[in-house]
Amino acid sequence: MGGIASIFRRRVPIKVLFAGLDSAGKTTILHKLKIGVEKADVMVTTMPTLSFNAEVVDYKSARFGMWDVGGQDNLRVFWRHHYTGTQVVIYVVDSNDGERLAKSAEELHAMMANRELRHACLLVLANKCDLPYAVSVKELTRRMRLDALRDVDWKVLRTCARTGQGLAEALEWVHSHAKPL
Ligand SMILES: Nc1nc2c(ncn2[C@@H]2O[C@H](COP(=O)(O)OP(=O)(O)O)[C@@H](O)[C@H]2O)c(=O)[nH]1
Ligand SMILES: [Mg+2]
Repeated sequence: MGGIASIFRRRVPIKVLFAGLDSAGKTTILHKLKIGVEKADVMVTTMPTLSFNAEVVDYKSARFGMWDVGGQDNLRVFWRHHYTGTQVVIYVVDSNDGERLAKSAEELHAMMANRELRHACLLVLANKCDLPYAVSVKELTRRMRLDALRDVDWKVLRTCARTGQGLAEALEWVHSHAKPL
């Protein structure tokens, strides 16, 4: 994309919302996207997110405004304050935490049922794929009941935020699927 359209796309950030249970890897992924996916093997340390982090990430001709909101039980009620204007939801799942997949699915479906997110596309990151009990994309798709999201443009990608594996592909997907509101 060139000319005025490209300038406009860069000036108006595409709003991306990170969600998912606590400890899934949201903050680590956001930091790595900010550092740049080509350097994503650097070590990043995080603290549990108590409110939210926000970063501007430039990629190709696009500018993304990325919001990472705390995922702990008592913080999930605040997710809805970030829905307005969200064009892309990146839902991060700890694919190694089989016990909490049902809870993660429940939160995802409750979130995506929200009217304000009806035009948003959804990228589910099966994160922590480096860990021994990480479920496959197929298994995660089934257990997260993603096929029930019929009107949503969704995709699952395997990632390892520690090494940066899968993050370039994730950013490319977000770039090519975010639709102007
Ligand atoms: N092994 C492994 N650990 C990860 C991965 N992604 C994040 N972590 C670790 O999981 C913990 C929680 O990560 P954080 O980004 O704070 O999760 P958040 O609560 O979703 O923001 C941290 O200790 C991270 O280093 C991953 O892909 N593999
Ligand atoms: Mg966090």
